[in-house]
Amino acid sequence: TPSPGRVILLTGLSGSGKSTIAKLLVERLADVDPRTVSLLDGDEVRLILSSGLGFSREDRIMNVRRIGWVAALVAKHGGIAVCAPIAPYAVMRDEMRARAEEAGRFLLVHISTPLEVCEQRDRKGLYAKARAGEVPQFTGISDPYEVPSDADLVIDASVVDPEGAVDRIVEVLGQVDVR
Ligand code: GGZ
Repeated sequence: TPSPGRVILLTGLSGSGKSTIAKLLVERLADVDPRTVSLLDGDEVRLILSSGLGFSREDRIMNVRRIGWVAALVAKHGGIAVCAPIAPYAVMRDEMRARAEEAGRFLLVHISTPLEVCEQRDRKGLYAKARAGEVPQFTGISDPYEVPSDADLVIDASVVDPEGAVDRIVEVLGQVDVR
């Protein structure tokens, strides 16, 4: 019987390191896992699949719902879907988990890099703009991030480098395999 597909959700603040880790994870999995690997990252998703959606609670829920739907489809066909939206609400992560578990296995990874670190790095200048009131509803500043209580793995990317983060995720995936 073919091994079941997987949905891996990396959730965390803007600038927490999700995208960097996700890209590296996709490369690593392509090397160590026979299944196909697909990346559903924020920028690309919001350009095409979720074009037109903003950052209200409703729009974020719809965005993550679409990502979860595609990810579950990938998993249903035996592939691995790596998803890296902020996914700030527990309800949207629960929905993604439920869909994913109908198709395969779900792994929730919280990239827990502290807000102060994300804001200090501010690689896109968005935190400064949010503080200045120029970006409304900015996660962590003027919009909520509900810390997951059900993460399979919590990685602080200000303590663990991207390679180390990928090591830990791959290790846990291996454990999931024999469960
Ligand atoms: C949060 C925002 C916002 C607001 C624009 N709040 O660092 P980035 O730039 O590249 O990642 C952030 C991205 C978040 O989109 P997601 O689809 O991941 O969010 S969610 O899961 O909540 O739907 C950030 C940018 O978009 N961005 N405005 N107000 N992030």
